[in-house]
Amino acid sequence: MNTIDADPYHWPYNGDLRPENTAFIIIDMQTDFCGIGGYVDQMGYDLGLTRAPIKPILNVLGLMREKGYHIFHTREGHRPDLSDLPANKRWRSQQIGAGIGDPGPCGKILVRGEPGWEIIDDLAPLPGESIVDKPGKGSFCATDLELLLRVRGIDNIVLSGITTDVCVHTTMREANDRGFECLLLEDCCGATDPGNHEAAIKMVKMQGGVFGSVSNSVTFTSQLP
Ligand code: C5J
Repeated sequence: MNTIDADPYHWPYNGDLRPENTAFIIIDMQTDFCGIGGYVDQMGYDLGLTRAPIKPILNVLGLMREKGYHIFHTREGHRPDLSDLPANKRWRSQQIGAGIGDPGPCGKILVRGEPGWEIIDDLAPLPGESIVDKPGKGSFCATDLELLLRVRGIDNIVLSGITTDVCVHTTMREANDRGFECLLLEDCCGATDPGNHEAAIKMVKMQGGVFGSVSNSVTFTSQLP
């Protein structure tokens, strides 16, 4: 039995925590979400909030790489011709002055291949790590993530990245509904609003852990087998 101290229950529920059946997913640590001139910056939000998880993620990532756990990275972005960008998503982003697909200081906002869409250098994927490109907020929608996880026999997912209340939460909900056992590392996530971050963490813990359980990078790295 191997578990991590977490709230509201020791994770994973069945004590079966091994490198073979467990993945670390780092969600959307792209310049568009945490870099100067990117999408979040263009919207006027505090980059300090979305950059806060970088160091804790690095600590977890280093250990999980060393121990041979599966590592996944995701990137939110659209095709250069914007054929996979819903009109309402584009319209809403334009209302706040950061139109998806429009040119900005980091290239076209949230468009695949543009500088702003790249994962930040600090957290660059290593060869052999899976990268999942997604057009939406959830990492399972219109991607092959579920297939990649099932083929590898992965049951447990450790979630990190940005933003807590949007792409991380949507992914956690999608994973939970598919039967994956999820752990959210709260200091490895960040939102564009501190209250939303706190609320998103609290939501996970309701109903005995309605979407999984919550821990942090310090506890996790000190207990990971
Ligand atoms: C958002 C994300 N917030 N990665 N995307 O639009 O959470």
